[in-house]
Amino acid sequence: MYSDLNDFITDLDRRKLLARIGEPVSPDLEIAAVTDRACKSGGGGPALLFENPAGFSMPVASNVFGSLERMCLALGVSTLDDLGREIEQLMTPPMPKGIMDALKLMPLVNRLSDLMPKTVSDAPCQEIVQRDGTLDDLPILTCWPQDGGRFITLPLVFTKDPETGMRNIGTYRMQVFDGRTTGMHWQRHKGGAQHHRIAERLGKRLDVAVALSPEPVLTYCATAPMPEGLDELLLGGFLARRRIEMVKCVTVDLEVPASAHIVLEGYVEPGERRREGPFGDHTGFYSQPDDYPVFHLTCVTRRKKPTYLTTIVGIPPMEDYYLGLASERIFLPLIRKTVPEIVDMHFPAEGIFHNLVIISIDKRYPGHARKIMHACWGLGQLMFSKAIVIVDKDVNVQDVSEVAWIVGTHVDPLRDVQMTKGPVDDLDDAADLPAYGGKMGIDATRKWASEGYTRTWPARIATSEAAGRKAAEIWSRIKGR
Ligand SMILES: Cc1cc2nc3c(=O)[nH]c(=O)nc-3n(C[C@H](O)[C@H](O)[C@H](O)COP(=O)(O)O)c2cc1C
Ligand SMILES: [Mn+2]
Repeated sequence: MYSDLNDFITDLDRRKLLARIGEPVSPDLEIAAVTDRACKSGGGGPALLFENPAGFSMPVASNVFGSLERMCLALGVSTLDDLGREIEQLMTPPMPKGIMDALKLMPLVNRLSDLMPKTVSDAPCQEIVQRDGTLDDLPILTCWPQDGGRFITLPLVFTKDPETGMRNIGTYRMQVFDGRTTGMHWQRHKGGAQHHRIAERLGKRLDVAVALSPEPVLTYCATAPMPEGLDELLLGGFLARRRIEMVKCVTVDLEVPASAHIVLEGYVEPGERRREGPFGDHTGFYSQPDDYPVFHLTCVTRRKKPTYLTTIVGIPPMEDYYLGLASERIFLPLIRKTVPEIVDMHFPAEGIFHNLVIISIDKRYPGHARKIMHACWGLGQLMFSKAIVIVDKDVNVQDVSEVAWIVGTHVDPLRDVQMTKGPVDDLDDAADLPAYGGKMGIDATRKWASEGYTRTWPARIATSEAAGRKAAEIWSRIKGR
């Protein structure tokens, strides 16, 4: 497991999964345009290392997580489903039947004891301490022509609940206002916003630390939809299979990953807001400008030779699809702890996570599909789901064209569509009001007599087993030619 972003980049290079760009490329639109081409080149394209961002001496890395293969490498697994299975095991350890069985559980127990982060005193991220530091030598991108400015797109934003001291980490973009101030785009439903809400109620300044370019596992963890109050670093320790090393900040009462290349220390004042945006967003459209809290920089700490890790969002597919895919696989076993009838789930790239969620279930009773919809609308960030499609467990939710076929054939729109209303993602521009709008569940399961369907449900077409075997034989010969 890579304990440093540089190790990841070096390994990607060795595996021919990285393109180095030696010529000068401008952080003003050009790096984003090249990154967009990579993301659209099929399978996510290569990771990119811009060695000479025009006007800056710090290299820029982008799209490093932007393929299934690189996402798996970053998390140290050969398939994301392996990770899902490990978590499943962790959640339901088999009862040991004897001493040998119990010994087999030891690796699992060890893995749990390694979850807690540990504090170190000497950290690469503090090789240089700049108490009057600015953002001026960071090659921060302008991503799209109509963006309100330059945005730090892949920051790990650390805060503590002012009352309980519980930590949160989230990835929230930061628009550069000047060398010492940025926007802080934590949306109202997110962990950072909740800490800020409490700080404002207490009339207190909220310390904030922003880690850039940390060990790869942590970049993922900051995007993960961890339940509120659960420390993202526990997930980090689990994924890294070792305790994450943290170091105390210099000017604020927070800790940051020792492995980060750059750390921005600072605070957010109660009551202060400033216009942020527009920004070419995950949706593929520009988000409207809106008022958000302001981050004030107190100190920059960094390595001597940092790499600036960034990403761009825009029309899908983009790098964030693969970060989301990791969450899809990692959180499925956790969701199944509360909703065990869920067999599989998928967030297609075109649905940008929340616009389209496809779930297969082991249907057990009438109305079951609707129960699942409501469970999702009440579960963590799944609450944002705008359209939820529920299918029977024999449908492969990872195959969007199979799902489209099943929806078309299995759904009677008047009977099978469940409309409701609730919180929607802040990025949803279709709703009349910000963050509040409509939701639709589509029950595409086979309908039962107990649900009022008294006709005979048609059987899915498939050939006989014998003819199928014969066809397979002949086909392998035809294909082998
Ligand atoms: C590249 C990228 C950029 C993101 N930008 C934002 C953002 O600006 N604001 C926001 O609230 N969430 C943003 N997110 C989503 C959050 O990181 C995500 O919802 C995360 O789970 C929040 O963590 P939290 O629950 O601890 O707040 C972004 C995600 C990614 C992958
Ligand atoms: Mn959180």
